[in-house]
Amino acid sequence: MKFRTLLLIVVFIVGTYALQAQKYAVKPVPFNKVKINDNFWAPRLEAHAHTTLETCITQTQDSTERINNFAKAAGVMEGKHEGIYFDDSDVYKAMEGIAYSLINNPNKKNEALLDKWIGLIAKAQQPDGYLNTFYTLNHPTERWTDMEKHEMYCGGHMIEAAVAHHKATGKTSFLDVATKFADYLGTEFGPGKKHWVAGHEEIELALVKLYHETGNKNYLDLSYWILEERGHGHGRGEIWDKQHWGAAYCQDDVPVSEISEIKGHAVRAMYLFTGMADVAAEKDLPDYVAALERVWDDVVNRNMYITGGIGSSGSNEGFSEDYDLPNKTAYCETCASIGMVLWNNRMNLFSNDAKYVNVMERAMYNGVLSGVSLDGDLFYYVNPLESDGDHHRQRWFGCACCPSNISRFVPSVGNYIYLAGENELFVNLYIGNTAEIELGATKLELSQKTAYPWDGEIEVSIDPETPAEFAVNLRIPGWCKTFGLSVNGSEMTAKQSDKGYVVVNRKWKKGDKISLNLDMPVEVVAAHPKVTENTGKRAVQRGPVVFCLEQTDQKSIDFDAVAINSDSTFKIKKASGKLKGMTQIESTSGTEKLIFSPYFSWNNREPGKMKVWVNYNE
Ligand code: FUB
Ligand code: ZN
Repeated sequence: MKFRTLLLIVVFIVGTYALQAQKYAVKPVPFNKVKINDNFWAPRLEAHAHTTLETCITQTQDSTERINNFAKAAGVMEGKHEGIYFDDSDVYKAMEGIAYSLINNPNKKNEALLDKWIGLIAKAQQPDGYLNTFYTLNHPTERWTDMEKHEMYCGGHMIEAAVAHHKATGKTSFLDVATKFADYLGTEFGPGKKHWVAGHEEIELALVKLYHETGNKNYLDLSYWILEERGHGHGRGEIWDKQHWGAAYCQDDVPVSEISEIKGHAVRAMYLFTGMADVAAEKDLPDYVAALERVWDDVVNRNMYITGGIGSSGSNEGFSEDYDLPNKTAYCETCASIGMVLWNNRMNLFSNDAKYVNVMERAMYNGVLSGVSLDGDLFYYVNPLESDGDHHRQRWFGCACCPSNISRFVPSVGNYIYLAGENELFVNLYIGNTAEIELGATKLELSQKTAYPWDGEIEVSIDPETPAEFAVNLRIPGWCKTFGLSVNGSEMTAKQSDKGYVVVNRKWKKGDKISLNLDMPVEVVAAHPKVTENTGKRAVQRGPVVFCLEQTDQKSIDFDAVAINSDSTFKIKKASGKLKGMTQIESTSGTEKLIFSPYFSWNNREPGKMKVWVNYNE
C-alpha cells in the first residue's frame, strides 16, 4: 500500500464563520441511554469495571487515607487529614466512574459501596453545607483563605459524581449533598459577597451540570459569577505569591472574555474553557464564544501534539512557547487530554462543527487511552512521544488525579457518540453500540456495527417507533478523504457539508440501514516546520490512531538508526499476543522492515524504547 503524505498535523483549518452564542440546539445522548458492545471499547469498559475501579477502590479505601479522611471528618474515626489537600477529589472521581460503569456493568456490590461512601460524605458535610476534609480536619478556621487550595475544585468533582450517581441510579442521596454544598457556596460567594478566583477550575462546569440536573438557575448564575471573577486582580494565595506561577498559571491574568492565548496549567485551562462554553450556551455570551474560538486556534494549531496531548512542560504542568513540542520530555498529562475531550465536545455542541470532534477523537484514541494499560491496572500521568525505555505506567501516584480521571472517563465514553436535536441526529463517533434516542417527539432505537478504529466500515440501523422524518448527520473524520454511503443498499452521492458531516434527510422507518465506508489508508504525517524537534521526521497514522515504533517489535535492528523514506511502502497486519484484536502497520524501506503499533498500546509488552516521530529520508 502506498501511503499518503499529510502535512502539518498541528494545523487544522479554522472555520470562517463565527460561532453563535446560543443554547445548545442539540444535546448529547447521555451514557445511560447508550450500551457499547464493540470489540474496541467494550473490552476497555470491562477492564475498567473489573480492574480500574478495583484499583481506585483499593487505593482510596485501603492503601491511602482518602476514605478515612471522610470517616474522620464524619466523626466516626479519630485523627487528622492525611495526604494532599485535594485528595477528596480522587474519591469523587472514582465514584463518578463507578456510577457510569453501573450502566454497562450493573454491579450490586459497587452500588452498595457508593451508598456507604455517600453516607460518610454526607456526615462529613458541615451543617452549613461546607465540605472539604482537609480544612474541616486540619484548619477549620481557615476555610477560603488560599485560592489555590482546591476547595471549589473538590466541590466541583463532588457535584459531578453526585449528578452521575443520580443519573445512573435515580437515587437522590448524593445529589442532596451536592445541592446543599452549592446552596452554601451561594451564601458565601456572588455579587456583593466575598471575591474568589477558583485556583483550579472545575466548579464552573460542575455547577452547570447541577443546574441541568435540578433546574435551579442559581447554580448557573453562580458559575457565571465565578468565571467573571477572573482577571480582575482578586487572586490571593500560593499561586499568586510564587514568582514562576503568577496569575497566568491559573488563567487569572485577563478577564475570561479577553482570552486569546493559551497560558499556564493545561488541565486548569481545559476545565475553564469547558465551563465557559457551558455558561455561554445558557446565557448568550458572544464574547465568551469568540474568546473560546481564539484560544482553540492557539491550542490546536500551535500547541498540540499529534496525539492530541497538550501541556508540553512539566515545570508548570502546562504550556510554554508556541511550537515547543519536545517528544521525550513531553508532559502531556492524561488529565489534560481528558480536558481536551470535554472542551471539544462543548465546542461541537455550540457549532455542530466536526472539526472539534476530530480533535476530541484524536485526544481520546491517543493521548487519553495511552494513560491506562490494556488490563486497566496501571496508569500514566505523563505521556511522552518518545522514551528510552524507562517510562512505565504505575499502579497509583501520590497525586492521583490521572488514574481517577481515567476511572471516570472510560465508562463515560457513551456520552460522546450522539447528539440529538428536535429533528436531527449527529453521529459523532463510530463505536459499536445500541442506543435509545429521542428526537423531539420521535423515539427511536439505533445501533452501530463497526470494527472502528481498525476499519472504516460502519453500519447504522435506525428503528423509529413510527415512521418519522429527520436528518442524520454522519461525521466524516478529518483524516478521511474519500468515503462511500448507501441507504438500504442504494448508493448515495452525498456531499460533505462545510462542517464536516454528510446529511441524510428522509422519512425513516423501522429496519432502515445506513452503510458508511470511510477509506482508511496509512498516512505519513509531517509536523509544522516550526516544530524543530520533528524536522526531518515523520509519524504514521491510520484512521484516528497514531502509531509508534516499539523496540520490542524490532529487536534485531539498531533502534536509534531506524528510518523510513519516500519510497517506503506500508501494509496493515493483524496484531497478536497482548495486542490481539488491534492493527499493526508493517513498513518496508528497501530491505528494512519495521512494525508500527498503536501509540496508546505502547509499554504493554516487554519494556523498551519507543518513538512516534521517526527519521525520514526524502
Ligand atoms: O491540582 C489537581 C490536579 O493535580 C491537576 O489537575 C493536575 O495537573 C495535578 O497537579
Ligand atoms: Zn492528572
